[in-house]
Amino acid sequence: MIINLEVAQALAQKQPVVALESTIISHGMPYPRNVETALAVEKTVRDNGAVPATIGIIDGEIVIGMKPEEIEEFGKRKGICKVSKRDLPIVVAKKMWGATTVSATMLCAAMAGIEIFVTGGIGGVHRGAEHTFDISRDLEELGGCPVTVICSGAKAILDIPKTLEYLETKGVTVLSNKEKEFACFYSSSSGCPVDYAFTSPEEAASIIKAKKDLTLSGGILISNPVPEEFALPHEFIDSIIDKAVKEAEEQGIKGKEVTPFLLKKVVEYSGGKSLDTNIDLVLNNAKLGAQIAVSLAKLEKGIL
Ligand code: PSU
Ligand code: MN
Repeated sequence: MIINLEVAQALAQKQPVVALESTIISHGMPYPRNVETALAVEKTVRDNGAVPATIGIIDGEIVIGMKPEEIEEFGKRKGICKVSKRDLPIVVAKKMWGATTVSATMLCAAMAGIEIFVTGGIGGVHRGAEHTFDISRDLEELGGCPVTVICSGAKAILDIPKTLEYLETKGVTVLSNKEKEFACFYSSSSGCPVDYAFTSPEEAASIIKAKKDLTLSGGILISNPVPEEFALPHEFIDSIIDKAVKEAEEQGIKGKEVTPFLLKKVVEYSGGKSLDTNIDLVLNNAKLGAQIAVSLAKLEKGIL
């Protein structure tokens, strides 16, 4: 594992660090907006007082804190493996390039000692999971890995009520920023209640610290709804998602190809609107994640 100097120093000095994933770059958005977004997310984290650490695997080496040129390469290069937990040993042993999903990024962040991680939306229980058994590894990792994930809920292509049930089974604390409902990725709330709505980054950090002090295993999920001005109306996006899900079934898209396929189709059918919203929500999450990381670092140092 290679931890870049800035990140290593920040961790040694207990300064706030925010982990970022690379699947969203290689498999979640088209080039060049994927690279522009990844760099803008890093800048937002910095502007809010934390050090960004974009995580990926280069020639079999886990990199914690990629350089801008490396981020560019993750955005451009064809054939980068989408790495969930099960893929990690293969990609490392075979010295491959790997883009880490939420689950693999959580594992790598925990190995490096990073407690806060920002993304767009987690994977979850897929629609029709009662037939396909397609449930993202992300949920298991949230159940077991001590990292807090800040996101805009689970991607809207999923079954949100089932995803929340699964998180409850795994003992994952689900918090929401201000709203009492779980975020719905591209649109305003999902109508599904969360465990608790906090009103400030300090309050969220205090809950993260309490979990740690209680030595409870696993992560915390923080849902941050997309700001109203960027949200897409349910009537608009839901029918597009339904169409994309149907197409995936018809074309026999399975396993780890499902999420990238659906995201791509939704961008296509929404005339790029879903991509704009996806970028806006990630940037909004980066701001909140950095603020929570800053508050947590202060709490740990006893200065808050
Ligand atoms: N958030 C986004 N876009 C993405 C992802 C998250 O805004 O592409 C990625 C994350 O890496 C997440 C993955 O872990 O999608 C889920 O894939 P699956 O459903 O195959 O587990
Ligand atoms: Mn899956």
